[in-house]
Amino acid sequence: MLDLGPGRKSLDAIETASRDEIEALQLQRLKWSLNHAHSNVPYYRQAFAAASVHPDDVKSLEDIRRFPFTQKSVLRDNYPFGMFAAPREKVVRLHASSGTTGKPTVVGYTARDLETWSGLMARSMRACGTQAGDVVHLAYGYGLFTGGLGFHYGAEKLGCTVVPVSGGMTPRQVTLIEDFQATTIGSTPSYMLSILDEYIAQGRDPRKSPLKVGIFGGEPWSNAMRAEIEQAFDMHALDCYGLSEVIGPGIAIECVETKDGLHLWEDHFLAEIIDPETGEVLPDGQIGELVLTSLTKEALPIIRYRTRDLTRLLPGTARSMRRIEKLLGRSDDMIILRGVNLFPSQIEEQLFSQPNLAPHFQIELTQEGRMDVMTLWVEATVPSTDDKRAALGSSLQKRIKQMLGISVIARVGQPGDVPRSEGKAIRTMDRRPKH
Ligand code: DLL
Repeated sequence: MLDLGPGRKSLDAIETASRDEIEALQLQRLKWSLNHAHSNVPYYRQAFAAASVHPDDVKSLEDIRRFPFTQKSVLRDNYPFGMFAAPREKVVRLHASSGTTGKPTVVGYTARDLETWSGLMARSMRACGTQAGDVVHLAYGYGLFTGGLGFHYGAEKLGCTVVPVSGGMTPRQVTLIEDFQATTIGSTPSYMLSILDEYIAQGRDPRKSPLKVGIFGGEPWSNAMRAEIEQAFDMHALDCYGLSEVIGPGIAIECVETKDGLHLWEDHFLAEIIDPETGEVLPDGQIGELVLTSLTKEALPIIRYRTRDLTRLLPGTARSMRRIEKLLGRSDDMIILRGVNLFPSQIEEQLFSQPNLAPHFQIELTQEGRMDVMTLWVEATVPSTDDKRAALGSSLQKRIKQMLGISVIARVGQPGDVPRSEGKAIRTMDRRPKH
């Protein structure tokens, strides 16, 4: 793999600033953000009053703990523009998350917010080793999803040649990567696996592709999947985290020189980790739910937003800003199977230890009598007999029992049997009766 270490780039001064400098900036911005939310969003004014707090009470960063959390339902309840702190005419862009139930969550950006966001995305992509002049192939969905346009503006700001392909039409993705000689690709990690399949289907050697850097996010993925993608394409695969309610992609990113967790852009976001049950703030290093407060956003300031994402805060390394550990998953995605807590990403990791199984999978949960049953739908890498597939299945079952302590049924299909993702993969189908 190409050495894309820090020698290639010059960092923003804040990326190597001292903790004191970062925290002083955070405090100054926190006061502004709380005041901005309080003065312009009736919901925050009422919620702060109900908690008997006022932005003027803030003297230190810890004082954020006195403010109430914001849940996703608040955005739904104030649909579409009730949480905006800027007049609608100043909002130059809207995005929305699809949401599985009811109304979508709408988020807005002023012109300055877009500047901030593209700046953070440019900084993020540079951390991954992408630089001005690179051809950036964007296979994230364009549209209301923040992935496509978020990366697009960042890559342009960095001075790259952007290819805004969006997701889908996978054969064409491969053609364009090759014809335009893309050096960076952005997509969900599961879609990158579909692109890998397509390379093989077309009889092309992915290791000979022009790609050097892949920036993947939008869904959980394991280090085992990273190893698979890096090995298959002879490229660096980096993790990018974000969520629309807080800005979109560009909240935290791995850097190519260390790949040791995701640096949080703390000059724009204040992070806390809480116990999801009690709401108590946990010390750095402990796993819990990530809570984020925006420090600079104009159109949609967001205060103590409960992301539902589980991770922990770690000290800075290649940047002085703290890192979050690669995400375990969302608390909503956690499967409780006969009392054992489990995330799809843990299943994914085990799948990669089986050389004759493809990396695509789905989990089906059913109930037999009073017992929960987990069936894992996977597939063989090459067409195989029933006996061979049954043997592959039992070997995967044994491995999962050994490593995760749970009994599952592994059903191994033929290549192509597991539905492919073009964006965020649907990993779990819960068919258990709802109580
Ligand atoms: O997925 C923003 C994004 C786009 C991030 C492209 C990175 C790349 P939403 O659609 O609002 O926004 O979904 C946000 O996706 O709360 C996490 O549960 C999950 N997620 C996003 N990035 C990661 C990641 C975008 N790197 C939700 N690892 C978040 C694990 C992720 N989960």
